[in-house]
Amino acid sequence: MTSKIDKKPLIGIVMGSSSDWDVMSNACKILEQFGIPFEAKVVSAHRMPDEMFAYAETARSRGLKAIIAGAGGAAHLPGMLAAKTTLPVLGVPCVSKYLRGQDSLYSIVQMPKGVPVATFAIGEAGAANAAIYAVRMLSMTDDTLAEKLEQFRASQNQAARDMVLPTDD
Ligand code: RP5
Repeated sequence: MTSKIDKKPLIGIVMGSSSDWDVMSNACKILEQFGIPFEAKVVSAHRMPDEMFAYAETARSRGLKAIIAGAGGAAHLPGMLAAKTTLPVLGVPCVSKYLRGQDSLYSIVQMPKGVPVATFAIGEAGAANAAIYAVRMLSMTDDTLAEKLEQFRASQNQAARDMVLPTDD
């Protein structure tokens, strides 16, 4: 999948399986909202190791600025990508069948010194926040994006102020 924007992708979103899509689609939605060109695909560390290495090795020369990688269970994808590229890798622990993503979180966050993966929360919030974080990185050199982030912050503030509890009349 590529974004609807007709430009070279700046962010790569990869996941270990199509079963991660429910979580990782939340990252795609954020990038679409901010108008960031991206690509999204399945690149499995365990089932497609050669393709995973090729993805990491060519990512920078293809123009990507960061990779958002989501995986569940023995979630080696973000760490192995980080081992094979110098781009920032943002890791998203996907919800797993038996341990509800705690295994994914531990697999992604406990990287050895020298090979960083920025690790986000388990599930939907983690995927969305990884994408917002990627937008923040891109905004360092893009004032229009910085302004969009201010508007996003303001709209969240307003939404929280407008929250109504069932007991409010
Ligand atoms: C991981 O194994 C994937 O990231 C996924 O979260 C998990 C299960 O994959 P499936 O068996 O559902 O394809 O590699």
